[in-house]
Amino acid sequence: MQTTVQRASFPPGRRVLVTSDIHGHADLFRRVLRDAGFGRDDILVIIGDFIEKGCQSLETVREAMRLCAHYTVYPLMGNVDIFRVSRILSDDPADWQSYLAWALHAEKWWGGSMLHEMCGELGIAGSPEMDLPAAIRAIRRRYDKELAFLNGLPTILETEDMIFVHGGIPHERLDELTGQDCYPLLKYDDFIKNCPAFKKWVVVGHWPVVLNCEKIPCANPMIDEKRHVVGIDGGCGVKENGQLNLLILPEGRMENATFLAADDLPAVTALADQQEAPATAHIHWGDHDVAVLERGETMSRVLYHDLEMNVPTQYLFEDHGKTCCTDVTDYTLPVRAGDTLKRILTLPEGMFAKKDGVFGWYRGPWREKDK
Ligand SMILES: [Mn+2]
Repeated sequence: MQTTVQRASFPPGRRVLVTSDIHGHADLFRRVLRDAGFGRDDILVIIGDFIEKGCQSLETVREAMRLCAHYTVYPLMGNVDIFRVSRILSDDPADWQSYLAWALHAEKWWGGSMLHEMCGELGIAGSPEMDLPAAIRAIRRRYDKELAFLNGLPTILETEDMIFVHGGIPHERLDELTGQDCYPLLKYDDFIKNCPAFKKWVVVGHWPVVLNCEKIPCANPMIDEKRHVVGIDGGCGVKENGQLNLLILPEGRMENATFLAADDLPAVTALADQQEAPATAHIHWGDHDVAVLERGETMSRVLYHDLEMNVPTQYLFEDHGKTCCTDVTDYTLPVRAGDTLKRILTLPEGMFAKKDGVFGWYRGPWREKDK
């Protein structure tokens, strides 16, 4: 598919909201918009990856289509969106088969896929033995609007002073990018780490910002003032403890930018103060090989590169004969009694938690927050 650039003028003074990587989490999408008080005076930009890795792909797409019909919304393409839709719209049965194979894998990881949701609504059981050609024919008929919506999304949105794109852009001469294959711009892995400085503000999703955090993991939008780059992917659906971020530009400009976030973690109230203590490391996806020095029942001592640290034993797993650890840090959060924490894991040694988007440990007393 070719790169397309949509150009828009954002009237000065209007609030602009930006989200990305909803990944089939319609409830979080609605919640974060409700928390922001989203309304007709606002402009909403959705930087792609509407579907998969959550169990509400269809609902997310329909919610986005509904918002587009009634509000000022600029939806953009994500790599997962086009990857799945192109499989369904392909005439090559091998493409259908590859989507089904992925969907069966996704069912184990995320409890479903858009293919499962579509088959479910059509009364077709999604299984390896299913009549795939018949299912694809039925899906194309029934979901022509949803598929057309996803398939027709532009790659880039450009305004007076901003550029929005799912993955990233190598430079801001957008005319040179127009017409070229859009996939490298959608699946531009690790863009923020490697990108140049831009004149306009470039806002991207796709790559969970937490992967760029060296010692203290934080899922909140990452704003680089020097290079004019903003990453807003909170890892919703992709990271176990991820969140859906909504960047808020009160006057439509990056000055005074704020954000809101939504996740599914239970909230608790801390009942004691806790002193912050530094982190040894942030073990994250892509660089998560460890050597176990001492395996404990709940916590284990591991060697990560040349650093020794403690990690939850249940976060250790084997992959291709190597011992790995899922996303974790040994950072001790600064906490004041009364603070709200999001509870991720509770062990005798303490609670692995998220405070205002930052991950770390809290070892004091707490109670469940009243709903
Ligand atoms: Mn993506």
